[in-house]
Amino acid sequence: MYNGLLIGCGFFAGNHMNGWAAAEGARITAVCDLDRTKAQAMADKFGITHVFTDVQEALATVKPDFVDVCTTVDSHRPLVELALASGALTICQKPFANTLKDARAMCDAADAAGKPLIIHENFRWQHPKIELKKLLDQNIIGDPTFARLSFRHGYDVYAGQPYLAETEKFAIMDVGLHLFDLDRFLLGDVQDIHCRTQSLKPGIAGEDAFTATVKHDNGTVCVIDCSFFTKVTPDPFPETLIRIEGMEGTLELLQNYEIRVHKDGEVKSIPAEPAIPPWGERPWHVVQDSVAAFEDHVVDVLEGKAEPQPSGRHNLTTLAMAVAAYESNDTGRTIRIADIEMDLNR
Ligand code: NAD
Ligand code: 89Y
Repeated sequence: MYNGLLIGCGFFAGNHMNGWAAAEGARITAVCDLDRTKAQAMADKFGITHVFTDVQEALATVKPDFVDVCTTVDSHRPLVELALASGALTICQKPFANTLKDARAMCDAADAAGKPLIIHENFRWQHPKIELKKLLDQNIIGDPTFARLSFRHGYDVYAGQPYLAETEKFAIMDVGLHLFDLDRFLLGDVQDIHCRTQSLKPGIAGEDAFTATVKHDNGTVCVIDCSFFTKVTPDPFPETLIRIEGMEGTLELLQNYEIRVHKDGEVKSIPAEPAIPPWGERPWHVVQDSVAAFEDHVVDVLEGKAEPQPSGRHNLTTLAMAVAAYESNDTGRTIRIADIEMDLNR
């Protein structure tokens, strides 16, 4: 049994804790939050006896096998570096970092510690996306040519995550990173990106919509679009709608988790709705199920049976896509991802 420390007991951490409680082979034995009330509430809910407000004290006292960082981005680098230096496998919630410099430093810290650094990127662990990837890998539609990943809704995310209304880099850094990772998971390496952002909801600090076009090494062009200000009923939050066209057919992931396979003039429908975990609820179940799947994967990594999906190093390119997307919007140009990655000042 691997013992873990959870850092950050806010809005999303309950999903982490529920996932760990269901995982075989690992458990959370200590929680930490700057806010003692939040840490104590989480500890009470999950029967945890070790409660901390100071990370260094927590690491020194419980010496965890793994650390799960579920704080917002500004605190990621110091917390991840402390966790790795303590010798723990370390998980960092997305966004990995505000800058590539910070992200690279965390990857270097993982190398120096000789411990895995895994980014909590759960979109690629969502059941319908895994099913879609299996169909792609079976080459049913032939070589992909065009794709569209679309995440548009009007769900009130600000109620649970008020900081989203205050951040100047919002939609791309919040959900864009998920979609960029998903794009790479489904379609492989990327060459360049063009992006336009929009700020639609009055009173928020950053962009709440963007439309990006991504070119892949294999020639596939993918449109990635996201909006937090879409008026549509029923609201699809938090579903990603996907279309992938290939030389011999088309795959679709439609609202309500239906996959359609178009091939040889026929259409096959495959249900792909995830189970609602016993502790979960709609509409979050696709996310909650993916958190549990991600955490099962972390146990596999702890046991040496799997490589991190995705690792910190892999996530550097995903973060570079976000940096490039903002630069594209600012300059009106298409930005090469390699140019962003090579610039050590970013
Ligand atoms: P939150 O603000 O509700 O909670 C963060 C908690 O971390 C707070 O309680 C804060 O006191 C604590 N904290 C901050 N710095 C700390 C430190 N140095 N030591 C100990 N505790 C510290 O945030 P949230 O909404 O739970 O989001 C956390 C992260 O999860 C964010 O990066 C967010 O983007 C991500 N998130 C991911 C998903 C997903 O689907 N993967 C969904 C929602 C949020
Ligand atoms: O923070 C976001 C995320 O990662 O998934 C959905 C979300 O909670 C709101 O946009």
